[in-house]
Amino acid sequence: MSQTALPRILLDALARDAATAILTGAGVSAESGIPTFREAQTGLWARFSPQDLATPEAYARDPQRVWDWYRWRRKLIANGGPNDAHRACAELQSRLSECRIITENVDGLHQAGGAGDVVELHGNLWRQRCAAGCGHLETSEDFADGPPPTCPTCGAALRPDVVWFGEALPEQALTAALAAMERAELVLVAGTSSMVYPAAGLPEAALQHGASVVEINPEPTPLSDRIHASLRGGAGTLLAAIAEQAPR
Ligand code: BJW
Repeated sequence: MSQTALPRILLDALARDAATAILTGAGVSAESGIPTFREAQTGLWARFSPQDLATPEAYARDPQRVWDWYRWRRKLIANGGPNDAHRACAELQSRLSECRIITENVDGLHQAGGAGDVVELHGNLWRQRCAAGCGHLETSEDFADGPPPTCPTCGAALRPDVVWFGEALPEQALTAALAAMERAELVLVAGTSSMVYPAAGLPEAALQHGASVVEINPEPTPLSDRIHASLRGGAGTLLAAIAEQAPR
């Protein structure tokens, strides 16, 4: 994409090395072959019920089913790996003096694509923790079939360290995300339907603090009409074009 196709408000912010925050959702991992959640034909929620797989009640009812689903998703993520969108976010982070990456994704692909210091709002599916709350937390790259693992500390079941519907987001991550929104002069919102709260409220906080907010998404979202610019297209191409305009 040529420089002129990017909005002036974005180019100006990059040129002056403005404090930046990037909020990402499932769309940034779509080009890695990882399904999003809410897209009509291809999204996970078109094939699976969130009530059966992404709530604490679902896990209590049928832990095996939930584990099997997360294992299947681990395989998809491991096979897909990071894409141009993840690499572009890492490039922006390396070129700008201040660039915070905040993600709703649980796939760890920003880090795999070279980013450091990623705020994970909904946890990380490569971690598992004690479902009884004894505090045990571990990282695991296991995809092997079998029963849900048990906690080595207290013997209760382990669960994926992700945020399901009705659960609170990790306080530290939410606080860091809000602080980044309040500090940012430029906020890029890439690949999220902006429907799941409280993450969807973060760009609003940035707007209230005077940031320029630019969305990157092939489709309009509830945020589109309230922000400075919406770039319609895939995150890989558009974020790479944006990163190219950042100072070296
Ligand atoms: C591309 C592309 C390409 C395609 N390039 N783009 C206020 C109002 C209404 C409801 C609520 C509210 N506040 C809270 C709620 C309830 C609920 C909620 O928001 N519900 C709404 C859905 C109605 N929120 C919660 O329950 C949250 N908890 C909470 O509020 O707790 C309160 C509490 C406080 C104290 C004590 C106890 C409780 C928790 C939400 C957790 C969400 N969890 C999930 C699963 C995580 C684990 C896992 O992955 O399995 O998080 S659900 C799922 O949605 C996942 C995602 O992170 C999240 C957001 O989805 P995302 O990323 O936006 O994906 P999609 O599919 O929606 O959109 C993809 C976009 O990409 C599309 O726009 C495409 O066009 C685009 N795209 N290809 C760029 N190539």
